[in-house]
Amino acid sequence: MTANEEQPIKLTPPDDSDVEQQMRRMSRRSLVKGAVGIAFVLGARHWVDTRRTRQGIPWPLRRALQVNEEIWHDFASTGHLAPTFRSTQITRARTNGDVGLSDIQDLSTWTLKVSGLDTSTGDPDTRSFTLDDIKKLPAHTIITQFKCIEGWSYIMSWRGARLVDFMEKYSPALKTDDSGNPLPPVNGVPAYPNFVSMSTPDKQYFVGLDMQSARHPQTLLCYEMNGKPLTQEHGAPLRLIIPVKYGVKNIKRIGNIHYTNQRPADYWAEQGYDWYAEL
Ligand SMILES: Nc1nc2c(c(=O)[nH]1)N[C@H]1C(S)=C(S)[C@@H](COP(=O)(O)O)O[C@H]1N2
Ligand SMILES: [Mo]
Repeated sequence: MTANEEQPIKLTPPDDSDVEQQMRRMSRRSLVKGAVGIAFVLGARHWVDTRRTRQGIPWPLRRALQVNEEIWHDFASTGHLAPTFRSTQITRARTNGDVGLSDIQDLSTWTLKVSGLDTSTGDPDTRSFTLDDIKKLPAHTIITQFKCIEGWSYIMSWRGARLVDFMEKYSPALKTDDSGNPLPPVNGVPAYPNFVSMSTPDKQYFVGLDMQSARHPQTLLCYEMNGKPLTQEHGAPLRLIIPVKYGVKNIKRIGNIHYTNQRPADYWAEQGYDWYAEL
């Protein structure tokens, strides 16, 4: 064959499997795009409904909506702040729920046990903390509306340490790659496990939290209510205040914290309530 002899242009028609693959890729992409669009159009109010109706729809859309659920929770949990109020707007507190509060706690016996910690620094996986350890972290006061799923609410001032600061100081074990090396932060967010589990000292009450909500700047390990140390019935000596969630997730008297990649059990989710209990 000489140099100026023209090569016949070979037009290979794509075979059926190529076309099919291409179409599958395209429809998958537009489904995901569509789902993202839907997520922003639907308000938080409709979210629970969309989760319920999801069961009856074909798998490709269900998969796309699964992706959508993750995106939605990133947005809902870190993209907005719960409203805050002035001290003149504080209302009378209510008390509700005493599961796990039967034995009176005094500070001489109470400790906070935390497991699933980072051991790469030579620290153990499980450590016990005192209230002083929590109080050494920067303190924040927040006045928010506390909402119970039963329909009532009150506006209250809470003081405590941010859970995200606690995690930054005492790091959870980071997620690892296939060879066991810790994954790097993404957009400044450390590769923490997906969930946090908390329970009372007797483990009778327990909540599961998604990491985005746990890291939310308004999520506090709280030791004061209305300027005074927490009372027994409000969860002394340390409770969770998580204003982006309903009351059920605001566990009183935390005794244990565990970091995990498995979605933890949750007291009220086991009774049929939405696991996320997002406001
Ligand atoms: N340990 C524990 N924490 C709990 C509960 C409970 O029964 N036990 N009930 C939850 C519910 S349903 C609500 S509405 C709030 C009420 O908090 P309060 O009593 O401080 O107002 O606590 C939450 N945290
Ligand atoms: Mo509640």
